[in-house]
Amino acid sequence: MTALHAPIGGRFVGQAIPRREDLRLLTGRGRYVDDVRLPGLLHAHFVRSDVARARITRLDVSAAKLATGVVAVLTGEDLNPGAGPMMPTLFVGGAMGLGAPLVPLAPGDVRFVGDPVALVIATDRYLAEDAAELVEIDYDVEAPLVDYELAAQPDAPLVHRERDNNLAAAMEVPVDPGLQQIFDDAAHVVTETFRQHRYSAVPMETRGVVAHWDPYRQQLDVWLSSQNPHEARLVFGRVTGLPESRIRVMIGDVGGGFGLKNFTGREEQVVVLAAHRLGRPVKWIEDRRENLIASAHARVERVTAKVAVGPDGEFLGAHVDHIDDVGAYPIGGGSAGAMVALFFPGPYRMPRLAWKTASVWTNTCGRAAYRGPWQMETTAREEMVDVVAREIGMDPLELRRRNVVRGDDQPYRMAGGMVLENVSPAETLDQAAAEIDYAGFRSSQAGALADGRLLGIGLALYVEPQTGMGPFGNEPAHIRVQPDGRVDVMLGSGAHGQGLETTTAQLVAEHLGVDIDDVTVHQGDTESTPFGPGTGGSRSGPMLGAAVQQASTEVRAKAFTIAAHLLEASAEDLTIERGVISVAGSPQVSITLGQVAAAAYLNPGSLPDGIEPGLEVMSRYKAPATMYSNACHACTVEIDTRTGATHILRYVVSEDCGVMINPNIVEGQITGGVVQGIGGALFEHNVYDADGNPLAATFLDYLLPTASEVPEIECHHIETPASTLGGYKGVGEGGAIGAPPAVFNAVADALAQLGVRVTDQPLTPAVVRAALDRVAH
Ligand code: MCN
Repeated sequence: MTALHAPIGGRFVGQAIPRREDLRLLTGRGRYVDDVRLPGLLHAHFVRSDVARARITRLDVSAAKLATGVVAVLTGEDLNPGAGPMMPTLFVGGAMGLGAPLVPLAPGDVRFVGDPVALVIATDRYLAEDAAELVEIDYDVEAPLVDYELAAQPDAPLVHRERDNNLAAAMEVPVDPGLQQIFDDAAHVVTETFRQHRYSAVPMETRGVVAHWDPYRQQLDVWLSSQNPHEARLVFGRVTGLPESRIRVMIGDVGGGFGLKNFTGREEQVVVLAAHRLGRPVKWIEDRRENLIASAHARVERVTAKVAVGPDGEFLGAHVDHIDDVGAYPIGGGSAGAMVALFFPGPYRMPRLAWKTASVWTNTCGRAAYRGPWQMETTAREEMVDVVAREIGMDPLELRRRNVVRGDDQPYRMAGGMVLENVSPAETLDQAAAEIDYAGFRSSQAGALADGRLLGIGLALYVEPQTGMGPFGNEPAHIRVQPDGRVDVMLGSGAHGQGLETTTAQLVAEHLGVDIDDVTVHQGDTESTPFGPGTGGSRSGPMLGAAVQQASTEVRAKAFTIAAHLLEASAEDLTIERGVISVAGSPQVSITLGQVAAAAYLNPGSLPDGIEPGLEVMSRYKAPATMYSNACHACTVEIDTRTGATHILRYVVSEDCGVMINPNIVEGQITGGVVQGIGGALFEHNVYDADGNPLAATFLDYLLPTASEVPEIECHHIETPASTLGGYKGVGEGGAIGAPPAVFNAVADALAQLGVRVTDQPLTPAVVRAALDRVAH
């Protein structure tokens, strides 16, 4: 790790403290949904459609109902009537479109292979699965819509017969005469089409839920694998019709979410609904096959970009035509839509932009947010930069340097209206180029080719917004100092692997002034934590970080007011270290935070006038603006010309997530994201055949990258503080945003030496080999 500027931080913030959650997680002592055992627990299994588009003509569950151990077999006829809306809060009221007619179980039509048709509930999971085989379904099968470009045609058959067409959403800002003039006059106009393929979050822990309705307490308890406990409670309230105060959602350890668990899925809602109706506890744990074919998919999209370029390589304007496949039932946040278009210029000066986007329903698994949900803007732009460079005969690094937004360009208003500020794309470009020895690699590349070695280098730059918008623009933190001086922190958020217990404790130790071991972090239980919009969009650093810092500072201020009164000193003269408050310069005049807390709770008469008893603060941070993190990825590859396999030689990231709370966690986040991006570029693919059958239903066919395919990810840092409290920006998604185009560009760069062009992912050995064969013939 290198940092360009001196690391920013303090005694705890900025320190690479080992993750405290790892003791239990790495020793197999984590507690996940499947670890929840309740007396009389029943087990659920979904009967799913094995055809992609059909009308159900007969559904007979009578034999299944009689099978050993079966308690109930529920169909749409049983569960759908009386069920409330299933959309996430963001989309309730149609505010953000994507209104697929979602109901608990298939209403009569099935719309993709894996569509839940019935739910078998039995005393044991195996008995439930055995009984599911007795469910008889006859279908009137219709030709499915698997190709989203065909599904988008006006005369295409309908995925949802309740809708007029297959467009879940569509928007356009057309080319105006000014931009047309730019295209007409430009020295170069380059047009290219890029496609990403279907791949998905495959968390180690699949989805899962345990739900129990207790009619005597009038209480619905739900244990869930989720990124978002409070949103889940809202959803369960809507679907069951119960008041939220009668619902408790509990999230333990979560074995990865990657966006899939941001919004509560259909199956989890169905199980909760069933448990409520039955009045008995029910567990459902998704198996890997279900996870691969029916949880959610992502990244199935195409961009056709047209870029006008000046004589010296300056970007003048662009038109972006984006279309994505959102499957039959997209989960909230599913469509990348306008964000892909609006962020297409990314970290480059690009004065003019026009765009068109469409999100299309198809007879495939629904789309969900996946680590950088609109990262197609980065893939399309960065691959386009390399195409333009080759077209105009300029090195891609030089073309980037000529166009990248620099410090003195900022604040820089992007063509779409967003303002880039406190970002360092030029610095990260230079740092990454230096660290990977771009010049040295280029000078040896041609020689290597002469020796029969096909080498390539790829770069990718991006800026990533962390939202200050809508429900995501606020975040709570509740801090309670106990009478013994130890500190409890209640988060509205919920970690799903990214180490919030550690970073939150660091922030509290730093800003309240206590020993880090005296801080305990609580998260994931709606009964004891404040309402929050959850974890996602790389918002923990900027939003939760700011909220925890704000709450810590407020608690410290109150403690100082009480301590000053008790010590007969002035609050302005006080300092705190490791939980001991003392007068600056007179350390013998001191009192512990525990003594202050004890006075605050147990001896209110000793408090100064006007001070409310107790030492706890619930504080809510409101983001003043959107902030941006940024990074440059650089990758070198060697292609095995016999097999078409890509071997990654080096992978360098130069990133700027503002002030790093914990560089160790930051680098873990980058590394995890890059590995997912490498998987996307080279290996992972949820393949469908023309009949809509998913062909990658196990890890034998869905190929994840393993340690042998992934080099060490070399991380380097620049810290440009955001203007928000603490100056933290997010980092969790970035690796998965930058990696696909960096790897792609490296492979394309290698192949370009032979005059071969590639535009579509994944670049599997077969694809690369076929591209090489085109040269041979
Ligand atoms: N952090 C830091 N300094 C900063 C910014 C962040 O130390 N300047 C720390 C944070 O305190 C947090 C971690 O880095 O511990 C990630 O923070 P952030 O980037 O703000 O992202 P979120 O916590 O909001 O996580 C969400 C993001 C997303 S959107 C997905 S998807 C994701 C991810 O990060 N899924 C993950 N990281 C994941 N990591 C794991 N292990 N598993 C997943 O499913």
